[in-house]
Amino acid sequence: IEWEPWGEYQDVLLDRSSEGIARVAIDRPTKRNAFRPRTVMELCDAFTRIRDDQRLGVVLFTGVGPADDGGYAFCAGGDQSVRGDGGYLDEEGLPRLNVLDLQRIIRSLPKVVIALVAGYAIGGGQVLHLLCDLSLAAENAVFGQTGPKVGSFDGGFGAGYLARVVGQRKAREIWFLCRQYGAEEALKMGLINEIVPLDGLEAEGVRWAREVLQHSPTAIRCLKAAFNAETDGLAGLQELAGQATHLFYRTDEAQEGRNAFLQKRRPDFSGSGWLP
Ligand code: 1HA
Repeated sequence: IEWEPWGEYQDVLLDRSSEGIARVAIDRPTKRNAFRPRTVMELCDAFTRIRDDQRLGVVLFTGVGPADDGGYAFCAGGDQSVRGDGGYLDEEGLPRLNVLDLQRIIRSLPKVVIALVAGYAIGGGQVLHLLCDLSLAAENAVFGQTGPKVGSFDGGFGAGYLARVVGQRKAREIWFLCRQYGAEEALKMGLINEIVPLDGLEAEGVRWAREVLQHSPTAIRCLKAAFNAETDGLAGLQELAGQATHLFYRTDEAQEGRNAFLQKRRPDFSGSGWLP
């Protein structure tokens, strides 16, 4: 695959390919790719640009590695060294939990996001991997939560959606005991889709992406919204309904409503029928 660098960031690498695949990588390997507010802002920007490029259908989300000490990480969560008393401090000293914005952007992106996990996916990094639609893990992948150890918790997707994915028992174990789980255990509990040799991780991600890209974009985006609708309450229904509105706008029936308004006449929906 040929990557074209796309965007100038400090903490993030963004590439795209003419095949319809984008690659987003957190680039703080010396911190095990822990995120600070800037990292999250750059990730939000990258995912928003991907959303608006209609040639792109699949995103590979990963972390730069190995670090100089040989360590790999997808993401080790919030950068504890910039954690102030009320959140993670940005460059103006404002306390932020802006990874929650990023979670929602990934969740509602009408494209397929595939996590490629090499090394640690811990804390808020584990939650980010969880929110990806699919997850491929290298043999060295390690998953876990640390919140109760470091004085934090993610009671949103991090707890509730985790329980939907791995079950209530396992989710409570993960959060209450703060253990680390290897790739085999993660596969067994349904946290990941497949284990891949480390040196073949990206190639396998590209293979999965190419398979997705052969299929109907509308079917895929409606399915993603439908899966979200089942778990995300009214926000999930809003997404699914938005897809329906999108499709409805393309019909003669919806366009007659718009045209009649603009032409200051009564709409004529007689061509539509009341189908079974
Ligand atoms: O819970 C939330 C949120 C909840 C609601 C709303 C927003 C939230 C936002 C964030 C979070 C969280 O993410 S809380 C959880 C934060 N993360 C952690 O507690 C994980 C901390 N890191 C570790 O446990 C370990 O580093 C590791 C298991 C990932 C890797 O261990 P390893 O391979 O032994 O490496 P280590 O030597 O520990 O780390 C390498 C370097 O990376 C160290 O820097 P150095 O001492 O060499 O200068 C280490 O400090 C740094 N590093 C690793 N993780 C973090 C980090 N620095 C800052 N923050 C980190 N999270």
